[in-house]
Amino acid sequence: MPAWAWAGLGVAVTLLALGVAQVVALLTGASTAPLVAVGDAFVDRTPPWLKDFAVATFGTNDKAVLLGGAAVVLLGLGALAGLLARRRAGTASQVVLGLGAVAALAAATRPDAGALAVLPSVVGAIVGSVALSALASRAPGAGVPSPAGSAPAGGPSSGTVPSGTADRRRFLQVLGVVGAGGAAAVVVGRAVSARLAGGTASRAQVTLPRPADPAPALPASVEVGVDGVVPFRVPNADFYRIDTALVVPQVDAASWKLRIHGMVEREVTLTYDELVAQPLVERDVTLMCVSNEVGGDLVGNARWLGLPIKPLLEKAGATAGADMVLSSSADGWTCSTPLDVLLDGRDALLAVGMNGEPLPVEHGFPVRMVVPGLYGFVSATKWVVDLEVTRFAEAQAYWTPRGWSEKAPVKTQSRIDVPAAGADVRAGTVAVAGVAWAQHRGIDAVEVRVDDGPWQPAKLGSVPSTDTWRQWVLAWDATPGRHTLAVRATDATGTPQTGDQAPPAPDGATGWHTIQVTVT
Ligand SMILES: Nc1nc2c(c(=O)[nH]1)N[C@H]1C(S)=C(S)[C@@H](COP(=O)(O)O)O[C@H]1N2
Ligand SMILES: [Mo]
Repeated sequence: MPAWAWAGLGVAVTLLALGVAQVVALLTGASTAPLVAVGDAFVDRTPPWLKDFAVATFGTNDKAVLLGGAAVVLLGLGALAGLLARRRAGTASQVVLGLGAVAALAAATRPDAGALAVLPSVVGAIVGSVALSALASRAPGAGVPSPAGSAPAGGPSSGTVPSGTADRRRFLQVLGVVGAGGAAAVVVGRAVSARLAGGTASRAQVTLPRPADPAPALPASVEVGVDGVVPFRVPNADFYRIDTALVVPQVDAASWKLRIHGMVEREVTLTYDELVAQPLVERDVTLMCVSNEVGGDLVGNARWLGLPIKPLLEKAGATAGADMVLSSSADGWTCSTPLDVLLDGRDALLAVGMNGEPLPVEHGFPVRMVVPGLYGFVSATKWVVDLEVTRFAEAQAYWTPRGWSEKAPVKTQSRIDVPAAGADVRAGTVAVAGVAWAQHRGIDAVEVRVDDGPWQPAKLGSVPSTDTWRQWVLAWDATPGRHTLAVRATDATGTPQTGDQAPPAPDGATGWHTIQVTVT
């Protein structure tokens, strides 16, 4: 059998192992499947520059790219194991077991690993290694004593094992069936997992109470009425998503519990039913990601329904010296939020609803934090299950050792949505419009500059509070030629947005969003 067929044998066996593992993962949870476990472990060990590169290059597709890349690497290793099996089937089987052990270790060391997390990788690897030796011994021409470097196995010297193209074709068909079966099991297993998943099923059962303290109806004037400007309230399906989870954590509302502990006078625990039985408030709050580049779209505004965090923390009673709340999610991600921010009276919420629906699973079902005025990585813990009252001097959040600040209030920013960068527009009156934000301080002014001209004040949309972004529009008398448009905002403390350019790390990008357009 030629080398490529041995490589194919290795690939088929690898797919079989992955398929078996995926089926076992129906019992142990989708995040215990080997590729996901290894990918998650990889994400947590990714150096910041590589993470920044991945986000810059693949945007929010970075997860799919990572999983696809991991699959390609593993199938490549499988092909090598197949080639090795040509001469040393025993060693090749051990390689497959070794790969399984690596995946099992990754699964076992996830922060949310259950006792059975290793099972998919272990069972998959055992099935894979047994299949590898069984197939290798049945390969046309295998088992023939053929000294290394002499005539290829299956050559004229093979007397005991029948060989020939018919045998080979039949064997390759068997490999095809094994490989395709494994691949199908992966695809179907993943789909079934998603269906059965605790969070998804639980979300379908949940009905949200009416807010005791509803958000005011939004006046039509929150929209400046220019096509192409992001809507004031972003629908859930379009809301940006950022997190470290390769598989969305699945948390059942019925078993959800929040524990408040650490430097407190008394521990407080809260179930989902207890949470939604209390008077809930509804607020429009704009969330944004610290990784957002100037002009980027990792920012969105939604109407959140939730329980204020402040009274809960007061019930627990922070002890002297505490200055931080370390929140943790069901999958072990952590986030540091200044205690004084959570106690200063702003609408810091344990949110259960987003735009009139239970939180979508990928946005943190059943409960997440929302804190106006802080970047998401220091405030917006999704799938939150634990609040530890502690000190910045004593505890670190997930991103802190990875080169991001431990505290990060949002910086004043503005963005031109219309016209699009590089657009061709007609001479005459052109609406230049977009959004600006400085959550919890509020936006007082937005100005646009054309080429080297003066800063011209834009007209502002209305806002329900200082916690949301604000639309703006300027009627520009566009003259033919190439023009550069820049925007800057001033927050309600009177501080103008800085034009100094800074990258997202460690605490948020700065600079004026500047675009070029051609007027004809
Ligand atoms: N559990 C968990 N919560 C998380 C994160 C995460 O990686 N894991 N990322 C944070 C970051 S960086 C941001 S910007 C917001 C994004 O929330 P969204 O995905 O609902 O837009 O979630 C925050 N909450
Ligand atoms: Mo973020």
